[in-house]
Amino acid sequence: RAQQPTSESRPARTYDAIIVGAGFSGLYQLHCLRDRLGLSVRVLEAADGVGGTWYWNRYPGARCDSESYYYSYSFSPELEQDWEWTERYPEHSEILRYLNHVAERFDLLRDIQFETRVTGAAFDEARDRWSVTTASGERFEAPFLITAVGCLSAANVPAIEGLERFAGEWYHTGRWPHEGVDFAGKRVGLIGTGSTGIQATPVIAAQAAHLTVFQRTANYSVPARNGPMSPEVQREIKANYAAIREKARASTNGHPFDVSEQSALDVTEEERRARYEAAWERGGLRFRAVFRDLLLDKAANDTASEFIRAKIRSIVKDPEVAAKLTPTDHPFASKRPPIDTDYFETFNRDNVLLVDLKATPIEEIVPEGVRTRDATYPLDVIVFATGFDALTGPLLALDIRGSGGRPLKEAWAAGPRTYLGLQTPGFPNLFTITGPGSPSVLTNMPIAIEQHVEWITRCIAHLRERGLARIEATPEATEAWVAHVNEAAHATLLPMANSSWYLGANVPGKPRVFMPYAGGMARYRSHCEAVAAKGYEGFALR
Ligand code: N01
Repeated sequence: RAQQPTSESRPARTYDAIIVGAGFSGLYQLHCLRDRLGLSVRVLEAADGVGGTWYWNRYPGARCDSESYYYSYSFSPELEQDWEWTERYPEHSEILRYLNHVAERFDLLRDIQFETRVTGAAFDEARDRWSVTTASGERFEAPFLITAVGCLSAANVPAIEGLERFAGEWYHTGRWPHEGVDFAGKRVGLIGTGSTGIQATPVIAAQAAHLTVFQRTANYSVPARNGPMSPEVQREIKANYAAIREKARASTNGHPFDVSEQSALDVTEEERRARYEAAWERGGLRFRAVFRDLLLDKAANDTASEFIRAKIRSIVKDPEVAAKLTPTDHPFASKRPPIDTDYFETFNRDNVLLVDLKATPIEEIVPEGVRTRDATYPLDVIVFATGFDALTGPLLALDIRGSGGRPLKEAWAAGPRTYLGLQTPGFPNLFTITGPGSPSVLTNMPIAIEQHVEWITRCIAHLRERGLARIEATPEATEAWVAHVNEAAHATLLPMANSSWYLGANVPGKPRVFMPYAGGMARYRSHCEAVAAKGYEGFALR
Protein backbone atom coordinates (compact mmCIF):
# COMPACT_ATOMS: atom_id res chain seq x y z
CA ARG A 1 0.00 0.00 0.00
CA ALA A 2 1.25 3.45 -0.88
CA GLN A 3 2.40 5.32 2.19
CA GLN A 4 0.43 8.42 3.17
CA PRO A 5 2.68 11.44 3.04
CA THR A 6 3.45 12.74 6.54
CA SER A 7 2.79 16.38 7.31
CA GLU A 8 6.54 16.98 7.08
CA SER A 9 6.79 15.54 3.58
CA ARG A 10 3.71 17.25 2.10
CA PRO A 11 4.48 20.50 0.33
CA ALA A 12 3.18 23.51 2.22
CA ARG A 13 0.82 26.02 0.63
CA THR A 14 2.12 29.51 1.15
CA TYR A 15 0.16 32.67 1.95
CA ASP A 16 0.83 36.09 3.42
CA ALA A 17 -1.34 35.31 6.42
CA ILE A 18 -3.16 32.35 7.95
CA ILE A 19 -6.24 33.00 10.07
CA VAL A 20 -7.64 30.30 12.32
CA GLY A 21 -11.42 30.52 12.67
CA ALA A 22 -14.31 31.92 10.62
CA GLY A 23 -16.50 33.58 13.22
CA PHE A 24 -16.99 37.33 13.75
CA SER A 25 -13.20 37.82 14.08
CA GLY A 26 -11.90 35.63 11.27
CA LEU A 27 -14.38 36.97 8.70
CA TYR A 28 -13.52 40.58 9.34
CA GLN A 29 -9.77 39.89 9.56
CA LEU A 30 -9.92 38.18 6.17
CA HIS A 31 -11.80 41.13 4.70
CA CYS A 32 -9.27 43.64 6.06
CA LEU A 33 -6.10 41.80 5.07
CA ARG A 34 -7.31 40.72 1.66
CA ASP A 35 -9.47 43.62 0.53
CA ARG A 36 -7.68 46.52 2.21
CA LEU A 37 -4.05 45.38 2.15
CA GLY A 38 -4.23 43.05 -0.85
CA LEU A 39 -2.66 40.08 0.97
CA SER A 40 -3.13 36.44 0.11
CA VAL A 41 -4.95 34.89 3.05
CA ARG A 42 -6.20 31.46 4.00
CA VAL A 43 -8.78 30.99 6.74
CA LEU A 44 -8.81 27.54 8.31
CA GLU A 45 -12.08 26.60 10.02
CA ALA A 46 -12.90 23.34 11.80
CA ALA A 47 -16.66 23.59 11.19
CA ASP A 48 -18.39 23.17 7.83
CA GLY A 49 -19.74 26.71 7.89
CA VAL A 50 -19.00 30.21 9.16
CA GLY A 51 -20.24 31.55 12.49
CA GLY A 52 -17.86 30.39 15.22
CA THR A 53 -19.75 30.57 18.52
CA TRP A 54 -23.00 30.88 16.62
CA TYR A 55 -22.23 27.83 14.54
CA TRP A 56 -21.76 25.62 17.62
CA ASN A 57 -24.14 27.07 20.21
CA ARG A 58 -27.55 26.06 18.89
CA TYR A 59 -29.01 24.93 22.20
CA PRO A 60 -32.67 25.71 22.97
CA GLY A 61 -33.03 29.36 23.91
CA ALA A 62 -29.61 30.40 22.52
CA ARG A 63 -29.80 34.08 21.86
CA CYS A 64 -27.41 36.97 22.28
CA ASP A 65 -27.44 38.96 25.51
CA SER A 66 -26.28 42.08 23.70
CA GLU A 67 -28.95 43.83 21.63
CA SER A 68 -29.02 42.99 17.95
CA TYR A 69 -28.48 46.48 16.57
CA TYR A 70 -25.11 46.80 18.27
CA TYR A 71 -24.04 43.14 18.40
CA SER A 72 -23.03 43.52 14.78
CA TYR A 73 -20.27 44.86 12.56
CA SER A 74 -19.85 48.61 12.31
CA PHE A 75 -17.28 48.70 9.52
CA SER A 76 -19.78 48.91 6.67
CA PRO A 77 -22.50 51.61 6.81
CA GLU A 78 -24.21 49.93 3.83
CA LEU A 79 -24.38 46.61 5.66
CA GLU A 80 -25.81 48.39 8.70
CA GLN A 81 -28.50 50.00 6.59
CA ASP A 82 -29.39 46.88 4.61
CA TRP A 83 -29.63 44.31 7.37
CA GLU A 84 -32.92 44.09 9.25
CA TRP A 85 -32.83 42.66 12.78
CA THR A 86 -36.15 41.15 13.77
CA GLU A 87 -35.84 41.06 17.57
CA ARG A 88 -34.33 43.08 20.41
CA TYR A 89 -32.00 40.14 21.14
CA PRO A 90 -31.13 38.06 18.10
CA GLU A 91 -31.62 34.31 18.21
CA HIS A 92 -28.58 32.17 17.30
CA SER A 93 -30.07 31.33 13.90
CA GLU A 94 -30.52 35.00 13.04
CA ILE A 95 -26.88 35.80 13.91
CA LEU A 96 -25.80 32.83 11.83
CA ARG A 97 -27.86 34.15 8.90
CA TYR A 98 -26.23 37.54 9.37
CA LEU A 99 -22.69 36.11 9.36
CA ASN A 100 -23.48 34.02 6.27
CA HIS A 101 -24.79 37.16 4.61
CA VAL A 102 -21.56 39.00 5.49
CA ALA A 103 -19.46 36.12 4.13
CA GLU A 104 -21.35 36.22 0.83
CA ARG A 105 -21.65 39.96 0.57
CA PHE A 106 -17.88 40.46 0.93
CA ASP A 107 -17.06 37.39 -1.13
CA LEU A 108 -15.20 35.78 1.76
CA LEU A 109 -16.08 32.12 1.23
CA ARG A 110 -13.53 31.53 -1.50
CA ASP A 111 -10.66 32.03 0.96
CA ILE A 112 -12.08 29.94 3.78
CA GLN A 113 -11.25 26.26 4.01
CA PHE A 114 -13.91 24.47 6.06
CA GLU A 115 -13.67 21.16 7.93
CA THR A 116 -10.03 21.91 8.54
CA ARG A 117 -8.92 21.61 12.14
CA VAL A 118 -5.58 23.16 13.01
CA THR A 119 -3.56 20.75 15.15
CA GLY A 120 -0.20 22.50 15.27
CA ALA A 121 1.62 25.72 14.47
CA ALA A 122 5.38 26.19 14.69
CA PHE A 123 7.51 29.27 14.09
CA ASP A 124 10.51 28.85 11.82
CA GLU A 125 13.06 31.21 13.29
CA ALA A 126 15.38 31.17 10.30
CA ARG A 127 12.67 32.16 7.81
CA ASP A 128 10.33 34.20 10.07
CA ARG A 129 7.46 32.00 9.06
CA TRP A 130 4.68 30.09 10.71
CA SER A 131 4.06 26.55 9.60
CA VAL A 132 0.54 25.37 10.34
CA THR A 133 -0.57 21.74 10.26
CA THR A 134 -4.09 20.36 10.18
CA ALA A 135 -5.77 17.17 11.35
CA SER A 136 -5.73 15.79 7.82
CA GLY A 137 -1.99 16.43 7.47
CA GLU A 138 -2.13 19.51 5.25
CA ARG A 139 0.53 22.17 5.75
CA PHE A 140 0.31 25.92 5.31
CA GLU A 141 3.00 28.56 5.67
CA ALA A 142 2.78 32.29 6.19
CA PRO A 143 4.75 35.07 7.84
CA PHE A 144 1.69 35.99 9.94
CA LEU A 145 -0.53 33.73 11.99
CA ILE A 146 -3.70 35.21 13.43
CA THR A 147 -5.93 33.30 15.80
CA ALA A 148 -9.62 34.12 15.56
CA VAL A 149 -10.73 31.18 17.67
CA GLY A 150 -13.04 32.99 20.08
CA CYS A 151 -12.90 33.11 23.86
CA LEU A 152 -15.62 30.59 24.66
CA SER A 153 -15.18 27.79 22.17
CA ALA A 154 -13.47 24.95 24.04
CA ALA A 155 -16.41 23.08 25.62
CA ASN A 156 -15.94 22.07 29.25
CA VAL A 157 -17.55 18.69 29.90
CA PRO A 158 -16.80 17.90 33.54
CA ALA A 159 -15.11 14.60 34.22
CA ILE A 160 -17.96 13.10 36.22
CA GLU A 161 -17.44 9.46 37.05
CA GLY A 162 -19.66 7.08 35.04
CA LEU A 163 -20.69 9.34 32.13
CA GLU A 164 -19.66 6.69 29.62
CA ARG A 165 -22.12 4.24 31.23
CA PHE A 166 -25.13 6.59 30.95
CA ALA A 167 -27.86 4.75 29.01
CA GLY A 168 -29.55 7.92 27.70
CA GLU A 169 -28.32 10.71 25.43
CA TRP A 170 -26.10 13.56 26.57
CA TYR A 171 -25.11 16.86 24.98
CA HIS A 172 -22.96 19.89 25.73
CA THR A 173 -24.72 23.14 24.85
CA GLY A 174 -21.65 24.39 22.96
CA ARG A 175 -21.68 21.33 20.67
CA TRP A 176 -25.39 21.16 20.03
CA PRO A 177 -26.62 18.83 17.24
CA HIS A 178 -27.72 20.83 14.22
CA GLU A 179 -30.84 18.75 13.78
CA GLY A 180 -31.91 19.68 17.33
CA VAL A 181 -32.92 17.44 20.21
CA ASP A 182 -36.48 16.25 20.73
CA PHE A 183 -37.30 16.55 24.43
CA ALA A 184 -40.98 15.57 24.10
CA GLY A 185 -41.96 13.03 26.75
CA LYS A 186 -38.40 12.91 28.11
CA ARG A 187 -36.94 13.33 31.57
CA VAL A 188 -34.15 15.85 31.16
CA GLY A 189 -31.36 16.79 33.55
CA LEU A 190 -29.57 20.10 33.02
CA ILE A 191 -26.24 20.70 34.77
CA GLY A 192 -25.08 24.30 35.08
CA THR A 193 -26.78 27.62 35.75
CA GLY A 194 -24.59 30.15 33.96
CA SER A 195 -25.89 32.32 31.09
CA THR A 196 -26.42 29.23 28.96
CA GLY A 197 -28.26 27.12 31.53
CA ILE A 198 -30.41 30.13 32.43
CA GLN A 199 -31.39 30.63 28.77
CA ALA A 200 -32.04 26.93 28.14
CA THR A 201 -34.02 26.08 31.32
CA PRO A 202 -37.37 27.72 30.45
CA VAL A 203 -37.30 26.43 26.87
CA ILE A 204 -36.47 22.84 27.82
CA ALA A 205 -39.01 22.91 30.67
CA ALA A 206 -41.73 23.84 28.19
CA GLN A 207 -40.85 20.92 25.89
CA ALA A 208 -39.83 18.08 28.21
CA ALA A 209 -41.95 15.80 30.38
CA HIS A 210 -39.76 16.72 33.31
CA LEU A 211 -36.69 18.86 33.91
CA THR A 212 -34.23 18.56 36.80
CA VAL A 213 -31.86 21.52 37.10
CA PHE A 214 -28.61 20.68 38.90
CA GLN A 215 -27.28 23.94 40.34
CA ARG A 216 -23.83 24.31 41.85
CA THR A 217 -23.73 28.11 42.26
CA ALA A 218 -26.92 30.14 42.43
CA ASN A 219 -26.83 33.03 39.96
CA TYR A 220 -28.24 36.52 39.64
CA SER A 221 -30.27 37.15 36.54
CA VAL A 222 -32.18 40.13 35.20
CA PRO A 223 -35.08 39.83 32.73
CA ALA A 224 -34.06 40.31 29.10
CA ARG A 225 -37.47 41.64 27.98
CA ASN A 226 -37.01 40.40 24.47
CA GLY A 227 -39.51 41.36 21.81
CA PRO A 228 -39.86 42.10 18.12
CA MET A 229 -37.89 45.02 16.71
CA SER A 230 -40.50 47.55 15.66
CA PRO A 231 -40.12 49.40 12.34
CA GLU A 232 -39.98 52.72 14.21
CA VAL A 233 -37.14 51.59 16.46
CA GLN A 234 -35.34 50.10 13.46
CA ARG A 235 -35.67 53.42 11.59
CA GLU A 236 -34.41 55.43 14.50
CA ILE A 237 -31.40 53.16 14.98
CA LYS A 238 -30.51 53.33 11.30
CA ALA A 239 -30.77 57.10 11.29
CA ASN A 240 -28.38 57.30 14.25
CA TYR A 241 -25.98 54.47 13.62
CA ALA A 242 -22.81 56.57 13.46
CA ALA A 243 -23.50 58.10 16.87
CA ILE A 244 -24.50 54.73 18.34
CA ARG A 245 -21.23 53.15 17.23
CA GLU A 246 -19.21 56.08 18.48
CA LYS A 247 -20.81 55.74 21.87
CA ALA A 248 -20.13 52.00 22.01
CA ARG A 249 -16.48 52.53 21.09
CA ALA A 250 -16.01 55.18 23.75
CA SER A 251 -17.65 53.12 26.49
CA THR A 252 -16.28 50.79 29.14
CA ASN A 253 -18.11 47.67 28.01
CA GLY A 254 -18.69 48.31 24.31
CA HIS A 255 -22.43 48.90 24.81
CA PRO A 256 -23.88 52.13 23.43
CA PHE A 257 -25.55 53.32 26.60
CA ASP A 258 -24.65 55.72 29.35
CA VAL A 259 -23.46 54.51 32.71
CA SER A 260 -24.86 56.72 35.47
CA GLU A 261 -22.38 59.08 37.04
CA GLN A 262 -23.98 58.65 40.44
CA SER A 263 -23.02 56.29 43.23
CA ALA A 264 -25.67 53.87 44.47
CA LEU A 265 -24.91 55.28 47.91
CA ASP A 266 -25.57 58.90 46.95
CA VAL A 267 -29.34 58.56 46.65
CA THR A 268 -32.08 57.79 49.10
CA GLU A 269 -33.31 54.25 49.57
CA GLU A 270 -36.54 55.21 47.82
CA GLU A 271 -34.78 56.74 44.83
CA ARG A 272 -32.47 53.74 44.54
CA ARG A 273 -35.35 51.30 44.55
CA ALA A 274 -37.18 53.34 41.89
CA ARG A 275 -34.10 53.27 39.65
CA TYR A 276 -33.60 49.53 40.07
CA GLU A 277 -37.28 48.91 39.39
CA ALA A 278 -37.12 50.93 36.17
CA ALA A 279 -33.98 49.06 35.07
CA TRP A 280 -35.59 45.72 35.91
CA GLU A 281 -38.60 46.67 33.78
CA ARG A 282 -36.42 47.84 30.89
CA GLY A 283 -34.38 44.64 31.18
CA GLY A 284 -31.02 43.56 29.84
CA LEU A 285 -27.36 44.03 30.68
CA ARG A 286 -28.01 47.73 31.08
CA PHE A 287 -29.10 46.98 34.63
CA ARG A 288 -25.40 47.24 35.55
CA ALA A 289 -25.33 50.85 34.40
CA VAL A 290 -27.91 52.14 36.89
CA PHE A 291 -25.11 53.40 39.13
CA ARG A 292 -21.47 53.98 38.34
CA ASP A 293 -20.01 51.96 41.20
CA LEU A 294 -21.84 48.63 41.15
CA LEU A 295 -18.63 46.87 40.22
CA LEU A 296 -16.32 49.11 42.20
CA ASP A 297 -17.73 49.35 45.69
CA LYS A 298 -19.02 46.40 47.67
CA ALA A 299 -21.53 48.48 49.65
CA ALA A 300 -22.94 49.91 46.42
CA ASN A 301 -23.07 46.46 44.88
CA ASP A 302 -24.87 45.07 47.94
CA THR A 303 -27.85 47.29 47.15
CA ALA A 304 -28.19 45.80 43.63
CA SER A 305 -27.49 42.26 44.80
CA GLU A 306 -30.13 42.56 47.50
CA PHE A 307 -32.66 44.04 45.05
CA ILE A 308 -32.27 41.00 42.79
CA ARG A 309 -32.41 38.57 45.72
CA ALA A 310 -35.72 40.14 46.78
CA LYS A 311 -37.01 39.75 43.20
CA ILE A 312 -36.11 36.05 43.23
CA ARG A 313 -37.97 35.60 46.51
CA SER A 314 -41.00 37.39 45.11
CA ILE A 315 -41.10 35.38 41.87
CA VAL A 316 -40.44 31.86 43.15
CA LYS A 317 -43.45 30.60 45.09
CA ASP A 318 -41.82 27.86 47.17
CA PRO A 319 -39.64 29.64 49.78
CA GLU A 320 -37.25 26.70 50.02
CA VAL A 321 -36.67 26.68 46.28
CA ALA A 322 -36.34 30.47 46.32
CA ALA A 323 -33.70 30.23 49.04
CA LYS A 324 -31.69 27.74 46.99
CA LEU A 325 -31.91 29.98 43.92
CA THR A 326 -30.71 33.04 45.82
CA PRO A 327 -27.03 33.82 45.29
CA THR A 328 -25.14 34.76 48.42
CA ASP A 329 -21.50 33.89 47.74
CA HIS A 330 -20.53 36.53 45.18
CA PRO A 331 -21.53 40.08 44.31
CA PHE A 332 -23.91 40.73 41.40
CA ALA A 333 -22.02 40.97 38.07
CA SER A 334 -18.72 39.74 39.51
CA LYS A 335 -19.48 36.70 37.34
CA ARG A 336 -20.78 37.48 33.85
CA PRO A 337 -24.41 38.44 34.61
CA PRO A 338 -27.01 36.39 32.72
CA ILE A 339 -30.25 37.83 31.43
CA ASP A 340 -33.30 35.64 31.04
CA THR A 341 -36.80 35.07 29.84
CA ASP A 342 -38.82 33.53 32.70
CA TYR A 343 -35.92 31.71 34.33
CA PHE A 344 -36.99 32.08 37.95
CA GLU A 345 -40.68 31.70 36.96
CA THR A 346 -39.84 28.27 35.51
CA PHE A 347 -39.24 26.90 39.01
CA ASN A 348 -42.96 27.41 39.73
CA ARG A 349 -43.82 24.74 37.14
CA ASP A 350 -44.90 21.29 38.31
CA ASN A 351 -42.50 19.54 35.96
CA VAL A 352 -39.35 21.31 37.17
CA LEU A 353 -37.14 20.31 40.10
CA LEU A 354 -34.10 22.15 41.45
CA VAL A 355 -31.24 20.14 42.96
CA ASP A 356 -28.75 22.10 45.04
CA LEU A 357 -25.35 20.54 44.39
CA LYS A 358 -23.71 22.53 47.17
CA ALA A 359 -25.87 20.58 49.63
CA THR A 360 -25.85 17.28 47.73
CA PRO A 361 -22.97 17.04 45.23
CA ILE A 362 -23.07 14.76 42.21
CA GLU A 363 -21.25 11.53 43.07
CA GLU A 364 -21.53 9.78 39.74
CA ILE A 365 -23.55 9.26 36.62
CA VAL A 366 -25.22 5.87 36.56
CA PRO A 367 -26.86 4.16 33.55
CA GLU A 368 -30.31 5.44 34.61
CA GLY A 369 -29.35 9.02 35.50
CA VAL A 370 -27.48 11.24 37.93
CA ARG A 371 -26.70 10.11 41.46
CA THR A 372 -26.04 12.76 44.08
CA ARG A 373 -25.07 12.10 47.67
CA ASP A 374 -28.77 11.82 48.60
CA ALA A 375 -30.66 10.43 45.63
CA THR A 376 -30.64 9.06 42.10
CA TYR A 377 -32.48 11.15 39.49
CA PRO A 378 -33.66 8.98 36.57
CA LEU A 379 -33.06 10.75 33.24
CA ASP A 380 -33.37 10.15 29.50
CA VAL A 381 -31.22 13.13 28.49
CA ILE A 382 -28.43 15.04 30.24
CA VAL A 383 -27.62 18.56 29.05
CA PHE A 384 -24.25 19.92 30.11
CA ALA A 385 -24.49 23.71 30.31
CA THR A 386 -21.14 23.62 32.05
CA GLY A 387 -19.36 26.31 30.11
CA PHE A 388 -15.96 26.51 28.53
CA ASP A 389 -12.25 26.34 29.11
CA ALA A 390 -12.38 30.08 28.49
CA LEU A 391 -9.90 32.34 26.72
CA THR A 392 -6.78 30.16 26.93
CA GLY A 393 -8.46 26.79 26.12
CA PRO A 394 -9.05 27.41 22.38
CA LEU A 395 -5.52 28.83 21.94
CA LEU A 396 -3.71 26.05 23.78
CA ALA A 397 -5.65 23.47 21.76
CA LEU A 398 -3.79 24.69 18.64
CA ASP A 399 -0.45 23.37 19.99
CA ILE A 400 1.40 26.57 19.10
CA ARG A 401 5.19 26.49 19.33
CA GLY A 402 7.22 29.68 19.14
CA SER A 403 10.93 30.46 18.96
CA GLY A 404 13.10 27.48 19.83
CA GLY A 405 10.06 25.20 19.61
CA ARG A 406 8.74 26.46 22.96
CA PRO A 407 5.09 25.48 23.44
CA LEU A 408 2.57 28.21 24.31
CA LYS A 409 1.39 25.84 27.03
CA GLU A 410 4.78 26.19 28.70
CA ALA A 411 4.93 29.98 28.27
CA TRP A 412 1.48 30.19 29.89
CA ALA A 413 1.98 27.47 32.51
CA ALA A 414 1.25 29.93 35.33
CA GLY A 415 -1.56 31.64 33.39
CA PRO A 416 -1.59 33.67 30.17
CA ARG A 417 1.07 36.38 29.78
CA THR A 418 0.46 38.69 26.86
CA TYR A 419 1.21 42.21 25.77
CA LEU A 420 -2.16 43.92 25.19
CA GLY A 421 -3.75 40.49 24.71
CA LEU A 422 -2.39 40.72 21.17
CA GLN A 423 1.01 39.06 21.37
CA THR A 424 3.11 36.81 23.60
CA PRO A 425 6.90 37.17 23.81
CA GLY A 426 8.67 34.28 22.12
CA PHE A 427 5.87 33.99 19.53
CA PRO A 428 6.79 36.49 16.81
CA ASN A 429 4.22 37.43 14.18
CA LEU A 430 1.45 35.62 16.07
CA PHE A 431 -1.58 37.81 16.80
CA THR A 432 -4.37 36.64 19.09
CA ILE A 433 -7.68 38.38 18.39
CA THR A 434 -9.48 39.04 21.71
CA GLY A 435 -6.69 37.18 23.50
CA PRO A 436 -6.36 37.04 27.30
CA GLY A 437 -5.22 40.40 28.64
CA SER A 438 -7.56 42.33 26.33
CA PRO A 439 -11.10 43.53 27.18
CA SER A 440 -12.76 40.77 25.09
CA VAL A 441 -15.42 39.01 27.16
CA LEU A 442 -15.95 42.03 29.41
CA THR A 443 -17.31 43.88 26.40
CA ASN A 444 -19.84 43.59 23.63
CA MET A 445 -17.65 41.28 21.54
CA PRO A 446 -17.96 42.78 18.02
CA ILE A 447 -16.60 46.09 19.32
CA ALA A 448 -13.55 44.39 20.84
CA ILE A 449 -13.10 42.27 17.72
CA GLU A 450 -13.22 45.19 15.29
CA GLN A 451 -10.71 47.13 17.38
CA HIS A 452 -8.28 44.20 17.41
CA VAL A 453 -8.69 43.35 13.74
CA GLU A 454 -8.15 46.97 12.69
CA TRP A 455 -5.11 47.33 14.96
CA ILE A 456 -3.56 44.11 13.59
CA THR A 457 -4.29 45.20 10.02
CA ARG A 458 -2.57 48.56 10.54
CA CYS A 459 0.34 46.85 12.25
CA ILE A 460 0.90 44.42 9.38
CA ALA A 461 0.60 47.30 6.87
CA HIS A 462 3.20 49.21 8.89
CA LEU A 463 5.62 46.27 8.78
CA ARG A 464 5.16 45.66 5.06
CA GLU A 465 5.51 49.33 4.14
CA ARG A 466 8.88 49.37 5.90
CA GLY A 467 10.07 46.01 4.63
CA LEU A 468 10.09 44.57 8.15
CA ALA A 469 9.65 40.84 8.56
CA ARG A 470 9.00 40.43 12.21
CA ILE A 471 7.22 41.85 15.25
CA GLU A 472 7.42 40.46 18.74
CA ALA A 473 6.25 41.71 22.13
CA THR A 474 9.16 42.42 24.46
CA PRO A 475 9.29 40.60 27.81
CA GLU A 476 9.51 43.94 29.67
CA ALA A 477 6.40 45.41 28.05
CA THR A 478 4.60 42.14 28.67
CA GLU A 479 5.53 42.07 32.37
CA ALA A 480 4.27 45.62 32.74
CA TRP A 481 1.02 44.81 30.90
CA VAL A 482 0.36 41.67 32.95
CA ALA A 483 0.84 43.73 36.12
CA HIS A 484 -1.55 46.36 34.76
CA VAL A 485 -4.19 43.71 33.87
CA ASN A 486 -3.92 42.42 37.40
CA GLU A 487 -4.19 45.87 38.91
CA ALA A 488 -7.19 46.73 36.71
CA ALA A 489 -9.00 43.57 37.86
CA HIS A 490 -8.27 44.29 41.51
CA ALA A 491 -9.63 47.81 41.20
CA THR A 492 -13.03 46.12 40.67
CA LEU A 493 -15.12 43.54 42.50
CA LEU A 494 -14.62 41.03 39.67
CA PRO A 495 -12.01 38.85 41.42
CA MET A 496 -14.46 38.34 44.33
CA ALA A 497 -16.32 35.61 42.44
CA ASN A 498 -14.07 32.70 43.15
CA SER A 499 -15.97 30.25 40.94
CA SER A 500 -15.78 32.47 37.87
CA TRP A 501 -14.51 31.40 34.46
CA TYR A 502 -12.87 34.85 34.18
CA LEU A 503 -10.41 33.38 36.71
CA GLY A 504 -10.23 29.91 35.18
CA ALA A 505 -11.85 28.57 38.36
CA ASN A 506 -14.37 26.41 36.47
CA VAL A 507 -11.73 24.11 35.01
CA PRO A 508 -9.97 21.86 37.52
CA GLY A 509 -6.19 22.43 37.56
CA LYS A 510 -6.33 25.64 35.51
CA PRO A 511 -4.14 28.46 36.92
CA ARG A 512 -6.21 31.06 38.80
CA VAL A 513 -5.44 34.29 37.01
CA PHE A 514 -7.97 36.99 36.14
CA MET A 515 -7.66 36.78 32.36
CA PRO A 516 -9.54 39.61 30.61
CA TYR A 517 -8.53 43.28 30.90
CA ALA A 518 -10.97 45.05 33.22
CA GLY A 519 -9.75 48.61 32.60
CA GLY A 520 -12.47 49.28 30.03
CA MET A 521 -12.70 49.38 26.26
CA ALA A 522 -12.18 53.12 25.82
CA ARG A 523 -9.03 53.18 27.92
CA TYR A 524 -7.71 50.05 26.23
CA ARG A 525 -8.35 51.45 22.76
CA SER A 526 -6.47 54.67 23.45
CA HIS A 527 -3.61 52.70 24.97
CA CYS A 528 -3.33 50.53 21.82
CA GLU A 529 -3.46 53.64 19.64
CA ALA A 530 -0.69 55.30 21.64
CA VAL A 531 1.45 52.16 21.32
CA ALA A 532 1.04 52.19 17.52
CA ALA A 533 1.64 55.95 17.29
CA LYS A 534 4.94 55.51 19.12
CA GLY A 535 6.18 53.09 16.49
CA TYR A 536 4.76 50.02 18.24
CA GLU A 537 6.26 50.72 21.61
CA GLY A 538 6.85 47.55 23.61
CA PHE A 539 7.31 45.47 20.48
CA ALA A 540 10.61 44.59 18.83
CA LEU A 541 10.43 45.11 15.05
CA ARG A 542 12.98 44.02 12.52
O1 N01 B 1 -20.92 28.76 31.25
P1 N01 B 1 -20.57 29.23 32.74
P2 N01 B 1 -22.08 29.27 30.28
N1 N01 B 1 -20.77 20.18 38.23
O2 N01 B 1 -19.17 28.79 32.97
C1 N01 B 1 -21.66 24.81 36.31
C2 N01 B 1 -21.29 33.56 27.34
N2 N01 B 1 -22.66 33.34 26.95
O3 N01 B 1 -22.02 28.44 29.05
O4 N01 B 1 -20.67 28.47 38.88
C3 N01 B 1 -21.83 20.99 38.34
O5 N01 B 1 -20.93 30.63 32.98
C4 N01 B 1 -21.11 26.10 36.86
O6 N01 B 1 -21.17 26.11 38.25
P3 N01 B 1 -20.15 27.08 39.09
C5 N01 B 1 -21.27 34.44 28.57
O7 N01 B 1 -20.16 35.26 28.54
C6 N01 B 1 -23.25 34.31 26.29
O8 N01 B 1 -23.36 29.37 30.99
O9 N01 B 1 -18.78 26.88 38.47
N3 N01 B 1 -21.92 22.19 37.78
C7 N01 B 1 -22.04 27.09 36.18
O10 N01 B 1 -23.26 27.17 36.85
C8 N01 B 1 -21.20 33.41 29.63
O11 N01 B 1 -20.75 33.88 30.87
C9 N01 B 1 -24.53 34.14 25.90
O12 N01 B 1 -20.24 26.60 40.46
C10 N01 B 1 -20.90 22.60 37.04
C11 N01 B 1 -22.27 26.45 34.82
O13 N01 B 1 -21.98 25.07 34.97
C12 N01 B 1 -20.28 32.40 29.01
O14 N01 B 1 -20.71 32.34 27.68
C13 N01 B 1 -25.24 33.01 26.21
C14 N01 B 1 -19.76 21.80 36.85
C15 N01 B 1 -21.34 27.00 33.77
O15 N01 B 1 -21.56 28.35 33.62
C16 N01 B 1 -20.31 31.03 29.60
O16 N01 B 1 -21.65 30.71 29.93
C17 N01 B 1 -24.61 32.04 26.90
C18 N01 B 1 -19.73 20.55 37.50
N4 N01 B 1 -18.66 19.75 37.41
C19 N01 B 1 -23.31 32.19 27.26
N5 N01 B 1 -18.91 22.47 36.05
C20 N01 B 1 -25.14 35.15 25.09
O17 N01 B 1 -24.85 36.31 25.05
C21 N01 B 1 -19.50 23.65 35.76
N6 N01 B 1 -20.71 23.73 36.36
C22 N01 B 1 -26.15 34.62 24.29
